[in-house]
Amino acid sequence: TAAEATEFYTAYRSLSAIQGRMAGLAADHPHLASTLRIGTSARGRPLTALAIGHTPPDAPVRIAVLGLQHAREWVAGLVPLYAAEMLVRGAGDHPDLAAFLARVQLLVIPIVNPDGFVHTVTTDRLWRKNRSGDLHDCPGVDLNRNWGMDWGGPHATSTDDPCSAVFTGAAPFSEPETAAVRDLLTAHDGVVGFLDFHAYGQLVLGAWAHADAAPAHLPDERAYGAAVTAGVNAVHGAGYLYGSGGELIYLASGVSTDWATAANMSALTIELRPGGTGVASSVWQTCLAAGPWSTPDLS
Ligand code: ING
Ligand code: ZN
Repeated sequence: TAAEATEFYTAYRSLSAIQGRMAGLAADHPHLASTLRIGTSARGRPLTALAIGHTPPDAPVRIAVLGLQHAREWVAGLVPLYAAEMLVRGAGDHPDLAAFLARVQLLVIPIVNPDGFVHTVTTDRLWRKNRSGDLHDCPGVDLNRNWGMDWGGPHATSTDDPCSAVFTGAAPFSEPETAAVRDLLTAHDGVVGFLDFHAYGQLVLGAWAHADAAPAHLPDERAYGAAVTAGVNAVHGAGYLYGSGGELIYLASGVSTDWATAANMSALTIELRPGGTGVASSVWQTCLAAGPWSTPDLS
């Protein structure tokens, strides 16, 4: 039933439970969902994507959906998985969803950063980066500073200091997690959309992240972002704001959505609810404020 389908999403879940959920969704819906092993994390964990829907080879339309690049942003892993599951389960009852999935394939990577996620569960709730490098000497790279568009740029929101929470890594795509997602997307034709989930801020952030300009090669980008935001707000009236990083929070270099924008995708960073000041600085409040998401079950 629908209630059973959504019960999983009433609590935070462990990495193994999330991986099991992905495998179960594929097993239950072999014609609409499959898991893809896209790589291996820095600490040896599988990196897994869900391919949702069919795409006719002559007319590929694909949308990438990323979650949990940042370890502590737990809700940002479950939201993409929930969306994939609701699409797949809903397709049986709703012809419009079935028609959508006949035309569009989603490539969903709910947990881009499994090593960091496990570290937030076991050791350090507010860890942000992955866990690459020497574990005794400032491990970890900020995966959302490691992409190959304006990598290592001048803004104060990234640094070459490995001890910082916003360390860029040694080179663009130095990390197995970012490289695996890049390789998945470059191996597929027709990826026209890219969504990257974070928490929190209640914001829809469009290009560019590294500069105040709008992307000249995608003239419809601002209208697209505004339309997505209006659509989101029409559901719950939450009042998401739309703008660029520079307009709403800060400029940043080497972020996923700028790489995707440069590759001609319509790309948005979604900062999930709630909003307010101090974005991502007191994430624990997200856990307390997020209503039905707030009961941890990480056994
Ligand atoms: N936020 C994003 C970050 O990587 C972001 C926000 C995206 C800022 C794009 C600017 C441009 O810093 C979180 N939650 O980390
Ligand atoms: Zn984030």
